[in-house]
Amino acid sequence: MTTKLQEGILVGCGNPLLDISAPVPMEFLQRYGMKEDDAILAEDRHMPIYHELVDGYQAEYLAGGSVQNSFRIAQWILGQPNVAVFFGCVGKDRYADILRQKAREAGVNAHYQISEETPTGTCAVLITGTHRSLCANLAAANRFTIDHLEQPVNKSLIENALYYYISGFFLTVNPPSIMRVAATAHAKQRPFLMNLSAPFISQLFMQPLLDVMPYVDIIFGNEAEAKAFATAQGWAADEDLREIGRRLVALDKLNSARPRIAILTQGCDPVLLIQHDAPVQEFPVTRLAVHEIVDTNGAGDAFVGGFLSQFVQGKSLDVCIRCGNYAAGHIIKNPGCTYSGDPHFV
Ligand code: 26A
Repeated sequence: MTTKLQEGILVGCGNPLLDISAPVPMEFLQRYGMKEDDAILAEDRHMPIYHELVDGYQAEYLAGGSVQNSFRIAQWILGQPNVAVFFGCVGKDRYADILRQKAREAGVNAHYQISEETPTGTCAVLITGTHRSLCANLAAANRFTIDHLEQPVNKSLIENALYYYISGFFLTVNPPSIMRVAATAHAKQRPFLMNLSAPFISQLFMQPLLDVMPYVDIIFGNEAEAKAFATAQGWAADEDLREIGRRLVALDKLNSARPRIAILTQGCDPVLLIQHDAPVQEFPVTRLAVHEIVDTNGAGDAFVGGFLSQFVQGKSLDVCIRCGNYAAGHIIKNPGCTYSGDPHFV
């Protein structure tokens, strides 16, 4: 990278989670009523998963949490620390220490709120071949409060940022904080980016999602998430992904001078870029051989991370999307949302 960026230009909030990841048989998923390639919030019946993974399988501990993953990847590609600032809530424990260290190593400026009495959140990552199923026990991540954003240091970090990114996942935790960041972005006419994150977000958190949508300049999602949004909206069940994208783009928007953009990924099929008043553009994805795939955990987050690394440099959308595809392809060849070596994006 040639030009040095201002520190803290990218700000986001999310759930800092430690991933506990292991390959498991399909029977494991079935026993817990889970589906391949899904992401859910842990209920009481899922709580034994974490111990079972650690005791009975070769579990690996990896830094996770969707927004934090994206920011670690953006930082890896940028190669200049502290461009990205992350807010989220952790406990006072060893897992928090690991997350803090991983964020620092990656160059993410993490400003964690700390819950004294609740442990750091974890996410079970159940790998079945090239699929992954996520079960998040948010724990401390769910204790995030808007006061954290009102701390003078954090408040000025938010005000000074130029780009904002929050996951749909964070709607399960604290919609008022999302609205606060979105309103700041709007007042300063700076881009606010969001992610549909998982089908259950549209199924269970549609109202807060619709409340923030007028502020959203760029919406990311995968095929299953876009379809879940469409179904929850009552759009035709067999609606084509491009049409769903067009309808997402056409939802009400506060700043009509900057029409919304939808970027929809579909695994190894091309990424769709849907813009108001323009033909849908497709960006091919390099198909990896099965033996190259370690796991697909974090692929969507890495896509966003790669995208953001270029977007904050003011690069064109096609460069941003190509870098998203590059980053996703890289992390699929590594465990969880981790990278190895230097980035090679040209
Ligand atoms: C609210 N939920 C369910 C979640 C998550 C989550 N991050 C934030 N909130 N469920 C899974 N993840 C993270 O997604 C990454 C893969 O995309 C996992 O921690 C994993 O690293």
